[in-house]
Amino acid sequence: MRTYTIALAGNPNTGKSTLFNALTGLKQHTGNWSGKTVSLASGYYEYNNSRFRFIDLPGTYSLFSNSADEEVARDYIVFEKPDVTLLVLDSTALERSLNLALQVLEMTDRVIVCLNLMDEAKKKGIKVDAGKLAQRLGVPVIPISARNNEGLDTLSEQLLLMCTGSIRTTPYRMKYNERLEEEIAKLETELKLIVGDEYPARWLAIRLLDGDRKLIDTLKQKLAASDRGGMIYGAAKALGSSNR
Ligand SMILES: Nc1nc2c(ncn2[C@@H]2O[C@H](COP(=O)(O)OP(=O)(O)OP(=O)(O)O)[C@@H](O)[C@H]2O)c(=O)[nH]1
Ligand SMILES: [Mg+2]
Repeated sequence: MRTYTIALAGNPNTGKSTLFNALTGLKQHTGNWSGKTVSLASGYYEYNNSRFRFIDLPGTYSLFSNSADEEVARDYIVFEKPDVTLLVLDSTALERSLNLALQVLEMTDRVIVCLNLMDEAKKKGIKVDAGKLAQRLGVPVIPISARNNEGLDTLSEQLLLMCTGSIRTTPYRMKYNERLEEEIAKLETELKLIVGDEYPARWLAIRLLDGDRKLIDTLKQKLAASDRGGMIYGAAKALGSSNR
């Protein structure tokens, strides 16, 4: 049976663990991730002759290098490349959740959004147009209520369709000002020569321009095995981004 990896990402308290438990039942186990103190629960769920391995990432408000939680969540999405990153948003506080959503959409095009706590939203008279949101974000958007097991069938179906390559997404990508876009394009071209399609070159370019040393170090480690480690510093330096 084929096993697909699904990473659960989202702000704190949006119901990731509730969804994780609803889908995996008691088959979960917790372990430390790459020597860091942040522990990641993983658990399995079978659906339609396929197996999903769910990873419950730490809840964060952004995915930069601000904390061990953010680094772990970000490195997992970019370097472990799960088959789908399942973004769990709080339907009652969408404006807060969408910031993280835009960051994830810059990192990967294998994203499904679920609008959790729909029961709570309904109670509060909040209406969310999932179809419109899906159109604007360019990825599937599924309303659910993890605590009440609502919407989980549709969610599983969409997960499997994305895992098997039947869903094409067109993730919304932030546009920066003209000067920045020029720099991003230059660096992205350089990075493509080094990482090819292995890692998201545009996202890496943006992070390098932001002077994210920790990310540069992580990337260097990842590429060291294939003798490409030194090239990242070369690329960053050539474009004047390493001295910030
Ligand atoms: N009403 C309602 N409450 C929910 C739903 N899903 C989760 N909750 C509640 O929301 C709270 C937070 O849920 P968690 O699953 O712990 O959230 P989390 O995203 O794992 O939080 P962190 O691990 O801190 O990032 C809990 O009290 C849940 O019972 C839902 O669909 N409806
Ligand atoms: Mg949790």
